[in-house]
Amino acid sequence: MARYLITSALPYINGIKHLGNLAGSMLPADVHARFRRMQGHEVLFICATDEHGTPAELAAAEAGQDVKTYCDEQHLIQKRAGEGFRLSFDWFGRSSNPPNHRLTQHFGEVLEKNGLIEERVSKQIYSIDDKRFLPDRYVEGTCPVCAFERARGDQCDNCGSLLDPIDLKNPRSKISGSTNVEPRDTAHLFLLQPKMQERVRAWIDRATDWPHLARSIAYKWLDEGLIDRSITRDLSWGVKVTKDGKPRKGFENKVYYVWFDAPIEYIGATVEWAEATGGDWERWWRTDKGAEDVTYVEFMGKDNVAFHTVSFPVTIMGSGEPWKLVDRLKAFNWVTWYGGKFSTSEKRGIFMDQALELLPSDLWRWYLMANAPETADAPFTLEHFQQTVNADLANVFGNFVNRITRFAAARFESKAPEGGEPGELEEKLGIELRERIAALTAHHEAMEFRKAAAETRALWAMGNEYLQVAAPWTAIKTDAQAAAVGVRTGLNLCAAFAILATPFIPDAAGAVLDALGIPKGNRNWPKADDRGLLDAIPRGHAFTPPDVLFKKVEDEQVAEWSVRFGGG
Ligand code: B3M
Ligand code: ZN
Repeated sequence: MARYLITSALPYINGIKHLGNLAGSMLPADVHARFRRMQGHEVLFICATDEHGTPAELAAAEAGQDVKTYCDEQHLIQKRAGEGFRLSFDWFGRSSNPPNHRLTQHFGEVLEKNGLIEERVSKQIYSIDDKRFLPDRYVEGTCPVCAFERARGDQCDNCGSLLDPIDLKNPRSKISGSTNVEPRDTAHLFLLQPKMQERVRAWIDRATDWPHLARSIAYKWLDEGLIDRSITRDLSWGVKVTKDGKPRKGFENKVYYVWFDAPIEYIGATVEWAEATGGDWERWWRTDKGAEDVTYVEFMGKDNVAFHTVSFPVTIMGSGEPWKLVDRLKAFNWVTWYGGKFSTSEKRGIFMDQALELLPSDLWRWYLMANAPETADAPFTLEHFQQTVNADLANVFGNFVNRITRFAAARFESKAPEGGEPGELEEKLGIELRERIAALTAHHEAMEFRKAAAETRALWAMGNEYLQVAAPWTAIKTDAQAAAVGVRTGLNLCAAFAILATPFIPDAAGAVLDALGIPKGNRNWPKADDRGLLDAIPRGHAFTPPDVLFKKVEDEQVAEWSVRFGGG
């Protein structure tokens, strides 16, 4: 049994996330966590709301609330949405909780002691009308790299460049829109990343099994050369800056930059988990206390890779302390809404809470993973969604389960038939089943979600092909034994297919396994060489046919949703 620490990029606190956010981090992380648990490994699956920085402050101001109240409310909303999508976090924490404050301050002080932090006076954009400095998203302007006119102070949404507000052309205040702004001196702490350049590169060089996208982005940043990055901001909401355990002189009105504290919340949330459950967080994060045998896997969108492969590792390595570094990093491109961006304000796209109002989470989970934006951006269209879930879930998987369980109920008293022995057809089926399980396992282990979904679907299709040939509803007229074998084999395939689909569609898979009366302890990930899969259900075992698993998505629904969510 191995140990897997799995983290998903922390969703910003400002508002419920859209399906693209979900598909680019939390959902694939959940699929992988479920898969690893089913293999029998010890898994700790961690996430949290990312509550500091300008996204929180600006959103709270817009909501007319103080930031703490706003974050309290929004955290619960996001927690509930995650539960609705069956995101099986062991802990969904909050970066504004005390453990993250303690840890961030610890790292800040240790890094300075190790000569990796320097206090400098630098120019920041000051708004004369708002009487305050404008860090990060408080300022907008024209991107110096691609001339996009609505670039944010910290990152350009158009070209992805990490920016410093001082770099923006035609800067304007996000608070008041005022362009009456000017650069002014202000003291900040700088993380001297170039000092760690070679150590980070050597670490990335060794990360040979990272999926391509993550590694290529990491090298891009390294090849461009790391820079000294400011890690404090003129903000009031966030982790206070300390020195020797006391408030740092001159920094009373400053906090650590959100991207300095947010990745540390992966550790912070683990401390929260330990405080709540009596768990031992150091077993997962300190390589001197048992974490050396942990495989740490991170999931995120591509715009977060730079922070996770450069500044966070600089923080961890630069501390000189035995903290766990990420072992594998899976990054995703974007899910677009019909090729464009999701937008709350322009009512374009479906957000997590709305999706759950419309349909069960399994349908969204399946579509988002079967079309995961792994090698390129992936467009979400309602038409493709309808076609995919109706075909894969309703017609292939749902129909297979329905017809075999209904027939067994009608002609075998809802019991696994006793008669007959498997023949050549079942022998051949068993070989293909084991081959496909090996392939599916390999895709999940490689975190190739599209391929894993395609292989899952191919298994279901294989089951339908078997039923076409075994045709127990025909055989029963002339050869009751053959019909019994076909039905029993079909029921065992239902159980195997449900187990193998659980990482993607946990609710429907669970419904099938409950209906078949498969004990919770018999739902582990099958070994590819398990030759008993087609005879796992005891002969004579009684079951209850499950309800229809998936209602089809109708054209009228697509038409209505196209209007409501800005479809094609
Ligand atoms: N809150 C997600 C984003 O950039 C950001 C991830 C933090 S992971 C430590 O939308
Ligand atoms: Zn740009």
